[in-house]
Amino acid sequence: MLKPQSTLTRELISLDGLWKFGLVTGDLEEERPWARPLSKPLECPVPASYNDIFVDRSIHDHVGWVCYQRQIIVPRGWSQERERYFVRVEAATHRGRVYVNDTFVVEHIGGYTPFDADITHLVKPGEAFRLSITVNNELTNMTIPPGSVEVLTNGKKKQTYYHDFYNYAGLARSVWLYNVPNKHIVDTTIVTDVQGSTGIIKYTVETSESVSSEQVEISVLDENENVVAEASGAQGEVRIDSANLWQPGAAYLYQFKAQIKSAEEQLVDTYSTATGIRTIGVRGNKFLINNKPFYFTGFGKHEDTAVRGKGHDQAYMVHDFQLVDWTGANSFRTSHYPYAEEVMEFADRHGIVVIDETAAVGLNLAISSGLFGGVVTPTWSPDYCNDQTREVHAQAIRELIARDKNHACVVLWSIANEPSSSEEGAREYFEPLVKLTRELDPSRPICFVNVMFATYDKDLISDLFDVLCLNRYYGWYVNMGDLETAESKLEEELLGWEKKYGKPMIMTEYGADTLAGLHSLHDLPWSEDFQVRFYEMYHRVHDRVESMIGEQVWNFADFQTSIQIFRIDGNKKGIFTRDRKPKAIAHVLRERWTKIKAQW
Ligand code: BDP
Repeated sequence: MLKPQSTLTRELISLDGLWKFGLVTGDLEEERPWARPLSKPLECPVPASYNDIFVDRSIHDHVGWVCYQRQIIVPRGWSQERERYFVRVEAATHRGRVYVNDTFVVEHIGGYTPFDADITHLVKPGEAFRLSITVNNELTNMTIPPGSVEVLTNGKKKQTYYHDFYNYAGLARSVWLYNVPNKHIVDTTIVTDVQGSTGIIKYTVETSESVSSEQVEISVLDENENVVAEASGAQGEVRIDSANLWQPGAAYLYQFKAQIKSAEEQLVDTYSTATGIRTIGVRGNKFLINNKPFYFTGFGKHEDTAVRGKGHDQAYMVHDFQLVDWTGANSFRTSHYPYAEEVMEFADRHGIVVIDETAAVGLNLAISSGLFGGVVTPTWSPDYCNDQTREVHAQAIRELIARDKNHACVVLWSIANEPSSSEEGAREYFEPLVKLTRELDPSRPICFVNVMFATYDKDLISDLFDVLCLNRYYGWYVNMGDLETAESKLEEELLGWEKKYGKPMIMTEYGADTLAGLHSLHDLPWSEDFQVRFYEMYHRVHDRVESMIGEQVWNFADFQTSIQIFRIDGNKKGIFTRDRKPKAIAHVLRERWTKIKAQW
């Protein structure tokens, strides 16, 4: 699952831009929108979620398939004998199908991880073809995140889901056309270690055809492009004397260059992976990066902006990282799904630490029904999260790790957000997923993010994980507005976790909805003043509990949600507004986190 790259042996063409676009209102297999040019199409930008682009409410609320289409010309110079051609879709939320002219090529389920369509046999160099991508946004108990779709009496489909962020859909990330040589590098896996001042890169290079070990050449280049280590063979280890380590706030990246050479020493394929040398570990109640205790500061984020929805946007990406840096933060969580690969690469380059999360959010019927006094349907049951859901969840873990395993910035895998971990059946559901995650990547610690009802005396799965990640809303969803009671409840609970598990703990969510510009002498909820007092209260507690190894506020910015009685144009817990203007709390966090950063 290597991210396509333009190298001496590979060409990469961006297919971003305006695509023809239309809703599929009937049955997809009957309408067959790919089989001809779309009639009276709209034009839709890629990358972007389509929901907020158009003024038509029926597009915004559409549940089902849409079709994107455009003409593509395969470059004249490409060779069908010596190369293979792929279309890479970085995200089709939540299910995508690729068609070349009339022919179906591939389907992928999972809206936040990439997939490739091998189109070599269907196209010709120098000729045009019609590329259609149909995308479906339905969430069911066979998708991650899960949801349910009902057909109303008027025949329209209605989508329900159990997470709050809006179900943006479409081609939210880039689409590419690329080629690779027939004999090519399929994957590389890199794990780093440090011994004294020596950096160690353990690697495996997977090739499409078997090659002799002399034919795989490895070189490692430093940031000045000097070769600092060399090796040969598809598997091995390279050592770098006096290595520059990748550190939070001070990234250093080597280029791990893998090459396949022919028997005549000709270059067949080459691919480079940016590699940060660092170690991660958990010892007692500490989280260690390069053997030094690390305190996470930063954000739970979302990919969310006006008009684009979840569409990846370079300007917002760079600006968001600027704001992360301005607040003195050193980390964020990819709540609640894998983010665009460009974001992970940026974090690698800038030394920002990442908790990398799957899209397993909303595996909790106790929240949606319990919070409102409704009937609590069992979460872990044949009707909701069943064995098949778990298999889809396992696939989401496989795809996340396959995509992100080489990123230095990723220090912790989060396999779910706020599952119903105190409900019977949680352990049976999670045990195999924990085992799978550890098998796929023995080099990183793992966590899940615990919901506020599943306190240490009720939770059934925390012993399976390395780090305790807690989302707590004392002072907001419970003890609303009463920060004094909230403070003692919070401390009592954290000490309870500490006593029971002795593991490192991160507050992965805590926050209060705040309307920018609203002030109150009495620190009333929804005011900027209350948000400041709320966070000050939490920080007093964090500083009193020894096992706390981090705090990530909820949320980086205001974001769009589904329609709810307690949401006014979305979730307002942002430290920044949706258009990235600071609320008063931003300055308070900046002061605290800048001091914490200076101690690293
Ligand atoms: C938590 C969820 C998060 C929500 C937040 C909230 O993990 O996705 O946005 O609550 O309600 O339960 O603000």
